[in-house]
Amino acid sequence: MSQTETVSVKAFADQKPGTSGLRKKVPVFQQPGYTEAFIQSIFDSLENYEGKTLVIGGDGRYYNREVIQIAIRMAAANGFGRVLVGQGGILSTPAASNIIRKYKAFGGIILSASHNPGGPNEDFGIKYNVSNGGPAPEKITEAIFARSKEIDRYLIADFDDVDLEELGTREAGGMTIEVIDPVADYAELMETLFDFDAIRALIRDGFKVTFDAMHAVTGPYAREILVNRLGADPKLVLNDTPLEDFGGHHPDPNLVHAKDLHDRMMSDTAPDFGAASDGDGDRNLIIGKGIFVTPSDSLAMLAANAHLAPGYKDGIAGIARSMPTSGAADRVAEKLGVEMHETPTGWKFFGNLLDAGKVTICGEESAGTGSSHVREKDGLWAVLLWLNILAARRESVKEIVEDHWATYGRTYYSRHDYEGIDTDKANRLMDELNAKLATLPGQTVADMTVVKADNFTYHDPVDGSVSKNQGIRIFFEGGARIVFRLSGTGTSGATLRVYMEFFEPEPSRHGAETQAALAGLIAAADEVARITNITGRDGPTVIT
Ligand code: G16
Repeated sequence: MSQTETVSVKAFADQKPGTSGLRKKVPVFQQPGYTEAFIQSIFDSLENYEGKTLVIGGDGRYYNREVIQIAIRMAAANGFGRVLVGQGGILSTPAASNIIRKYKAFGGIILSASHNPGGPNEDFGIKYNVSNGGPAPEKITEAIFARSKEIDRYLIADFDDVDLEELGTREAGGMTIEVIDPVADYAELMETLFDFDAIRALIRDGFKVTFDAMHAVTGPYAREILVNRLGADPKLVLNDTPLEDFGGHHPDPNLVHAKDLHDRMMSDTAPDFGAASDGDGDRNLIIGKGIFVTPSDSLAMLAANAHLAPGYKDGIAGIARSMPTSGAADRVAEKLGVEMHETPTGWKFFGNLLDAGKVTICGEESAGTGSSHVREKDGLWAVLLWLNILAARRESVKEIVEDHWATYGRTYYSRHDYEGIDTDKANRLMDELNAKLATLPGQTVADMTVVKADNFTYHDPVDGSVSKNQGIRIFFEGGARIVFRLSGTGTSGATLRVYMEFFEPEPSRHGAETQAALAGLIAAADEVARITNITGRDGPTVIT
């Protein structure tokens, strides 16, 4: 029987979880006691887990393996009965959510900084998920933060590193440690939701699928599902070896960081369908031959066509989207006659709605879509649902998109990010905007009249909790909208996100270039928030 040590530690003041767990630079996590203090703060905020199961896994980024060993030893010392850990320390975020649910675990620790870069001086993250498989709700993340400010010791068992490569069960520190295949359970779940025969037939008939795993966690998942089970050409599954530094790139599936894929999909020799996922496998990018599908549109189109996949053949209960996501999905919900919910940014807010059976499909503008099959967004799930729809309809992505716009109207939408701006300037910009919200209605900004302006507050219809300050919204005559908020996932400086949209019902006006169509709103955003003036920037760093 190994020893359990109680180690004194000083509390760190900066362990406030953001939109999705605690994300910091690796050297911050490497400070003596820093990682341990945060993990102990998680355990100290939970109750009645003695003897129960904890799932541990991560996206394979730099420092993943070290923290997995720490988390295993601390789980033993704190009294968990069993840990399930992905082979090689790997579990995509949706796969971890599935494992928690399938094996009725108490919860899980997921090590990821998602789409942020990895490496010795890049980003790392730790997040706690609860027994429904979803990210801890605010009540728990607030308790973790409160505990982290006063913690003075952590508990750790003293035993050798666990061999993470060898599948199977062993005992250490009075606890059972099971190293599991990270892909098998997830692939099995996907087979229950989608018509693999139909997708196989589509691919056999010459439909070409390319997928960019961005040297991140989805490589092994894509190889098993797309290539081995569905027959996709292995040469078109790109960057499928997970690397600790993602090959030096940002594993962020957007038009900047997945530019090669985008350019290929716009070329004459493009495959029929292109997709990518992020560091931990929960985001998705969908591009048809010659057409990029915005995440907000993708949510609407997946919801409208979900009944074509076996897992959703009886229809969907409802749709939820984060507030900054476009209203495209609302029009689908209206037509289907199902519930529609608008939540703050952060997947954690969908958990209650999914658990209560109020919604089946959820999505965010930040390239996240998912359903009730797990409690995280799920990149490969979105890819497979698209493929299932394409297999059932036997139309191109472009035809499906244009048909959707003709039926529901088109929502022109774009997000402009100003990354790495000075935190003080970002706060000043938001403070100034907040201060003038009450006086904006009736005013004209860049030739458009404001009809309403507020700071979004969410009232959770299931548990009654209230989340304030979730983003500034400015609505204009005719239904156009601009949203301003600061990112909660960055690790240096601040990122201002500006989201713009307007609805165009008339099909003859659906062919415009997005940025040109939004030019008026882009000017209005700069005028009303004084972006150039306050930040000194003359344009965004990322446009999606
Ligand atoms: C996380 C959250 C998402 C959120 C996104 C962007 O995604 O899970 O719900 O939309 O961050 O958040 P922000 O705008 O605050 O940066 P991920 O993929 O980073 O875990």
